[in-house]
Amino acid sequence: MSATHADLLSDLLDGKHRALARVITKIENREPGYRELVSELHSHTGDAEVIGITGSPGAGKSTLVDKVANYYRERGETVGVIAIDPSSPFTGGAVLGDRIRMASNVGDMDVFFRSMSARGSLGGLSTATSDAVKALDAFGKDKIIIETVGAGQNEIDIVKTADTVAVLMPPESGDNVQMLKAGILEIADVFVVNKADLPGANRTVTELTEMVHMRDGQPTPEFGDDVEYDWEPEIVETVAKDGEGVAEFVGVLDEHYDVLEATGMLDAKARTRYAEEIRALLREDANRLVASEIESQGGIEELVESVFERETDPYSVAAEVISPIEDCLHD
Ligand SMILES: Nc1nc2c(ncn2[C@@H]2O[C@H](COP(=O)(O)OP(=O)(O)O)[C@@H](O)[C@H]2O)c(=O)[nH]1
Ligand SMILES: [Mg+2]
Repeated sequence: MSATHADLLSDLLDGKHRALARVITKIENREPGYRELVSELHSHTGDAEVIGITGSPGAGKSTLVDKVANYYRERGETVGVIAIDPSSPFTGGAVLGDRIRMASNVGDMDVFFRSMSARGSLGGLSTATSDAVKALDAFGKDKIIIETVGAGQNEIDIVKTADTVAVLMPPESGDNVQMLKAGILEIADVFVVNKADLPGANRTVTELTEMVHMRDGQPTPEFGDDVEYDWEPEIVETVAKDGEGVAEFVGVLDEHYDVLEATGMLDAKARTRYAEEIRALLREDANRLVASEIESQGGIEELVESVFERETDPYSVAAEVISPIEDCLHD
């Protein structure tokens, strides 16, 4: 690790927010050396509670996140918020709102806000998000909130970084319950019917309740037999703009976290995430090895030409490109 990175790391661990912000920028931009930096963070992580909040644009996520963050602050807990904007190629889209939010928290840097975007990065936003979560965790934030716009696969992957996932469902928004994507349903630990001041909230609650009961009794996938985790998604109503229902919502988040801990599910989830993280990093590495092997065998255009001229075929080319890499692996 470079001397600058070593300083940055020690400043971050000393609780300097500037260093935290700079580390997240390095993560977001995949700056040279960021991997060593994230590597060093790992041993300092494992204490934060990570909460994912998703839902359609305008559902009230940012409003609710602000209220929840302040609630935690009043309880004496420190908070980090990462707002993800997967669609925007720049941080652009999220910037205006987040500048305003940062301004409203001036003087209380214990709520640390940060927006992140895709920037067309290869490794993907979910890797960058989980790395940023590590930075916040190592920094010592008690609660880390990830806010992301639902409901594609990308967002589902991002929100899986969280221990507890809340899905916002505003009433009468066209987001009716039937339209919820299966993937989102599976990851929701809490449904929040926000904008409960608007008509239709009761109906949304009823629909969600029916749906949750219909799904009741389905086994928890992928976590094996030693985990006695049996959580039925809770449904809470909030009026985020007035802070109504925030205490109840946080109560459910606390309860879910307690159940995760008591049943061993917290650790089971962490193990699953590490497996996924290792695989994702290796895919990144393997892709890079393949790209450099293609270059050293004359570049993709040259390979394409020989296929085009019927001198060889794509299968043979692939076998030739991979062969030196395979040889190294077998050594
Ligand atoms: N009526 C009502 N409006 C709300 C409530 N919560 C948020 N809003 C408004 O909904 C709009 C979108 O909120 P925002 O938090 O930016 O939504 P996001 O896109 O999901 O982050 C804003 O104008 C909020 O003031 C609520 O509980 N009731
Ligand atoms: Mg928002």
